Amino acid sequence: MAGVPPKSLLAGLLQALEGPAPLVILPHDNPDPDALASAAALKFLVQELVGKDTVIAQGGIVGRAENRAMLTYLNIDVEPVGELSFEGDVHVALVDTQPGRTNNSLPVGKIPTVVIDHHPAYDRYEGVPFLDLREDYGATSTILTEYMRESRLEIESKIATALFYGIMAETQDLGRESTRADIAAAQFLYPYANKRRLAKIENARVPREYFAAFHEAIERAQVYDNVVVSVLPEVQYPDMVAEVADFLLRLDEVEWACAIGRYKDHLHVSLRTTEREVNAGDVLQQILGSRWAGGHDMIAGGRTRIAGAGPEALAHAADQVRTRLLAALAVKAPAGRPLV
Ligand SMILES: [Mn+2]
Repeated sequence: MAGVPPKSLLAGLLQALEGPAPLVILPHDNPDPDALASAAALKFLVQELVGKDTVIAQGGIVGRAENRAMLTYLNIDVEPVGELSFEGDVHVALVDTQPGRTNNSLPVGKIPTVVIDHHPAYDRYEGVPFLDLREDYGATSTILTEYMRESRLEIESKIATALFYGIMAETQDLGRESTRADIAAAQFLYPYANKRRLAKIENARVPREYFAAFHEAIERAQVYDNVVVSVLPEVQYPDMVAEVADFLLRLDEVEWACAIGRYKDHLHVSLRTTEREVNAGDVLQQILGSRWAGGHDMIAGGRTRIAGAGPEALAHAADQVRTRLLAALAVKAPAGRPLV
């Protein structure tokens, strides 16, 4: 949404959702804390202010331990999107994603009633009754916090905790791509957040397989000039590539970190950078195609289908992504050096 948002955004949102039709809130597939918190907050608002039947649904899986802990400790119910019907009179609200993106499970041809997101607008979305896109915000949770404040509802502790964690996780504790709005939202939420539950989420327990996955990611990581890349032949859940990319970016001699991992018949790719002048989302869109990737200045994610089964198909697809990445970043090093 260009310029200063009008004062009555909340009124516009509620108006779009008037009538008896139930609401399905769809965060992006394999939702992260920002997407889950935004969905939970929107559900709370709609139930309190419109009294409407509302469910949160998702494609993919909630994989990351912190994100699963978030669902458990904050009582966020999420249903598999495959179990819902979008036939007939059903409102859909997309949060932290947009229509036509390959990272959500909005049925083809279904026009959502509401789209709230902080990614760059990928289209004009004429025909969507309520559109709130704020590219200059670090988190969709910040947008939802503003709706919450405007509503003057007493904010439930679990919702405040979810939104606070959503903002912190998305902006790496307000240090990555955060704006004044994100900081103001976090400050507003903090007194209401349940610190015990927050700590349980941030320090979520993980199974042995988690350590094995990191072991493998470190062992397979290769450094090419200022880029570190790790290819994982199999990940247990797609979010794992994002965790690995975040972790590898801590390497002091690189400006870029990329994790590539196979999950079912797709390669999932996460790209991170410490550079502020470039746009990681644009770089990844160059590599994977514009519909298959998205992101912001410093973080991006996407995926590509692996043509064929077996290790050769995987190796070929991963090589292709890595080659394009190194070309896009103008890396000269002909071969990588092992990280460890
Ligand atoms: Mn987000």
